[in-house]
Amino acid sequence: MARAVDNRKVAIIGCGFVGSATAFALMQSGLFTEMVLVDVDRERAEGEALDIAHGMPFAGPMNIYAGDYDDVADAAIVIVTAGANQQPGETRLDLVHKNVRIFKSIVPEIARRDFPGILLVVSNPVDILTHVALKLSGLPENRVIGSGTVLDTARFKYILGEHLGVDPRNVHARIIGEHGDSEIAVWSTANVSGIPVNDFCELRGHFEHEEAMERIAEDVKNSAYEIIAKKKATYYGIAMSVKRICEAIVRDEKPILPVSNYQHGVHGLHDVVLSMPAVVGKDGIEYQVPAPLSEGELARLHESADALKKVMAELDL
Ligand code: 6V0
Repeated sequence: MARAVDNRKVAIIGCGFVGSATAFALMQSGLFTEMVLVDVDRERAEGEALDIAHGMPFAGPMNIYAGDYDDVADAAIVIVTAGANQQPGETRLDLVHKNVRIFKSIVPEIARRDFPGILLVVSNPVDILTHVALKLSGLPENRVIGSGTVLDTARFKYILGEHLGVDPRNVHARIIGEHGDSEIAVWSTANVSGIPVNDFCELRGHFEHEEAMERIAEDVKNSAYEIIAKKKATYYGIAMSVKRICEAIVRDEKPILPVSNYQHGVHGLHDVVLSMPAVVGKDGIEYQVPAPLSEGELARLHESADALKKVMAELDL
């Protein structure tokens, strides 16, 4: 029989750069009282658990330990960050075969324990691996989520905030589609405090809209490549993004987040997993939001979906 979900428990599978940074962010968040770390390299998981536990006197108590799949079965959220990361020059899609193999060793272990919580995929290529996790787990679609373009959207807001000299939290704009090279910056509805972004640019003395939009969208898309070239991996931004998604679920906050989720017809998208805005709460994906797009954005969204479908079609699941 399925165990009841423990809303104060989280599990992280994969304790490399991303898993450990996520564990560190979650320890400080106060969202959970129990955290299980799982890695094929058990010593790595044990070391991370110990190191993070030593921060507890400055944060708050929680039970953090290295465990195995029996320990994760009743977690409210299982976060999967296991897998190879991009090497300099590699795209996210280059990782697909290595990481699908790893997912075949992880997801069935979770599913066969009648996992009642939310499976949150972070490993790349995140859209493909979320779709793979959905198929391998047999879990309902609302309970299998990818971190998607939550991180890209944060990067977009940060860069726009810097450009405009305004708090990024007042920038309302998002990236949708693939978390990767075909992602789409949604400029048509981007605004700052209700003022269309180009009008706000002019208020701040910027008039070269086309040039600025192209540069900012490219900077967002190339952020990961730049960070990887400089420090081999990206992990703090994604850790904060994962913490935000966990807050939404555990506190049933219902924010609209561009998470990666299975598409059922919004904007004519079918049988593909990619990032589109959705209300996220205790049941995972609660409502897919049909946010308006320009014709050009819609066309690019379909190109992004087609690129992902092509990769999915080549996988042997
Ligand atoms: P890393 O530092 O190499 O860590 C990967 C960890 O996974 C290691 O500790 C491995 O031992 C472990 N691992 C491998 N196989 C298994 C297995 N079968 N079971 C359990 N653990 C296993 O990589 P890093 O942490 O930098 O990246 C992890 C993944 O996150 C990569 O696929 C990245 O591309 C991806 N990222 C995703 C982001 C996003 O926005 N979705 C952002 C950054 C990185």
